Amino acid sequence: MNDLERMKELTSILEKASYDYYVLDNPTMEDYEYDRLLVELEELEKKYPEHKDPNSPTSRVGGEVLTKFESVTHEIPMMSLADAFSFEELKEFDNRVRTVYPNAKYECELKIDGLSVSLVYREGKLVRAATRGNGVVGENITNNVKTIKSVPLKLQQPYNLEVRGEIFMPKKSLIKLNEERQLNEEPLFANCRNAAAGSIRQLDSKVTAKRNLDVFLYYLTDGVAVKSQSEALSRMKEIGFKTNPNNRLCDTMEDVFKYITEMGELRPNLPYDIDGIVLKVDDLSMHDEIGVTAKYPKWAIAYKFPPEEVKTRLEKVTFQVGRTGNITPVANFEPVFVQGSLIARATLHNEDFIKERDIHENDMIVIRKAGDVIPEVVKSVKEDRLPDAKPIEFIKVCPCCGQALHRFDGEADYYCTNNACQDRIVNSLIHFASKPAYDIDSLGDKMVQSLYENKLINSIPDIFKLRYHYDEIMNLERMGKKSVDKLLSAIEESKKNPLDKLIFGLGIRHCGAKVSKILANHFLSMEHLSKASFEVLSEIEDIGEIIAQAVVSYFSDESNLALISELKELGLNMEEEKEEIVESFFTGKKVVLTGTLANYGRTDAKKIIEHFGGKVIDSVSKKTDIVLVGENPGSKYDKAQALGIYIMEEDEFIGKIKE
Ligand code: 3B8
Repeated sequence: MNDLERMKELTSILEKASYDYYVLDNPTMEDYEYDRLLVELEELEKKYPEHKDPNSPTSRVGGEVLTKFESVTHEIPMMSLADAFSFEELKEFDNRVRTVYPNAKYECELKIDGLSVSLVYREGKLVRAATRGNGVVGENITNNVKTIKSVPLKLQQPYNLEVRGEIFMPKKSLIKLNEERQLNEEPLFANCRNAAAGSIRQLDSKVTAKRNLDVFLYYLTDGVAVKSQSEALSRMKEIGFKTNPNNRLCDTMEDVFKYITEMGELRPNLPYDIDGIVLKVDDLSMHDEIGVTAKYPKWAIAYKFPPEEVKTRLEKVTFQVGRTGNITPVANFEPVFVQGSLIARATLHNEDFIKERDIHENDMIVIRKAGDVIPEVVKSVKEDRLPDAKPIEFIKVCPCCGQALHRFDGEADYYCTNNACQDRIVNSLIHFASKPAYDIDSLGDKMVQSLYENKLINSIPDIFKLRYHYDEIMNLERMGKKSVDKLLSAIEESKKNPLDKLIFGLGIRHCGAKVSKILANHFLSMEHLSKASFEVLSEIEDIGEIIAQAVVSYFSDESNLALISELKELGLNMEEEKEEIVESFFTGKKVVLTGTLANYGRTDAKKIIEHFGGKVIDSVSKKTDIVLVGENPGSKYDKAQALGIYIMEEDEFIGKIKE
């Protein structure tokens, strides 16, 4: 046998081994042997690059790095499915079908929670793989799809056909991937679908190759003639495609409901995530008559499962101290897998939440994921309660500093009111540096924790003094010159942040990101905000009395004022960039300031005048339009009088602004 014949032989041996292992789940070759043959093929391909087949098994390890994904137009648009959330809606779907075809049967399939893919084969070779995209135009992901071992690169017969299916990441692979990402301090994937989508959207196919993606095919177009969806599935399987073994042909809706119930029970034990069941009119000749809408085929529907609920044992309740001193009870339970991630903890919110659900020590509790990501405790299972179990007692003192907890009137939370409480300090620093707040790059949770533990930061101003502690930071674990420089320059850079980020970062009670924006926009400077009265604050749209009170109370605390003036001295921006200029009395006018205004600092007054389209200049001349005078004006006042320039006092100024 010559080299070229050997290359062909190796290709077919390796493809058969992949197929047995990944499609049939029936390994017929040792991993070691596979790797050995793959290396042999790689070497021959290096020797004869002109004979290297683009669909060679060696392409499964990835290679080429793209700069972007090319667009591809689907020959037949890839539609999506209409959703149903109840059996009632399925009956309505069935009624619509049966008015046209009283004897319709439904092929029922698991709805895999991944991303749709189209695979095009020409003469039995995979030539193109594409995402659904907007249904008409998708992205060419051929390189990445070739790394999915259950996707055949070559078919046994030279078919010209297109198949479609769902790429997914098995639950176990997601857990492993997230464990790795945790170690590397990379963001975790919330579920299998996001992980699959993120992995397929890698420009470097070597990364995709490591992600252990898999596929189920469910749709066959052209190339092979079939009469029904069930026949399509079995033909696909014969041709070598991986199809889901749990699909079932149902004659009646009774069978359909039985299937759905069965699969709902199977769901937690499946090695991959499903989010529902797809019903398809089996007889393909009926599809044309039933038709499509702009978005969906009318011959299919997706029944969506309610969020998966899982039972587990509550091991203990711990209490966390938040950045405002709020105490949050947390349920710690035996780890369970819920919709794509392993969960061991969920918030119990507050005392009332625990009482309403009557949660006892060691109870069996029901967990589900709210809004896809955040785990929640649904209830406790009373039938499983241990006879001597006691109700969960809420703690009376701070678990960190031991201070007696306080529950404010009308609030659900208990608070630790000790400003020196360590957990409070660390969490408030973590909050300050976090993305939605002051957004200091490279100052993440762990970094804050480590700086705090090493006594390098104890307050927000300390963050901006870190540059005086270069060597000490260098001495921290895992810090080198490069990372210290990066951290310090991120801190310096952040000082220019808009005012609302600082307001949010301070952690004033009830001032979230949105409220902080409103306040920054309204007052334009920290100084102005800090002097705002309850009345002024509560008149602002979207600012209620609770927020107004919280702001007033924050700025009436001397230590907070000291904190802010320290931050100002450290060079943090305390002004809001003016956005649009408002037409007013001041528009186009040159204004000179002199003396001290009672209600506004110089910079605030300047901001306000600029906001209204005026220009603040330094010295009085004939060209000056207005001189704004406060207490103890200087020589500018005299000069203005001498030149007969319009003199405006503070009261009038306020009146004009209000106009
Ligand atoms: C028509 C049929 C979209 C789909 C379909 O496992 C159509 O069939 C579709 F326009 O999106 N996620 C499946 C799955 C998805 C679809 C499908 N069948 N099993 C899935």
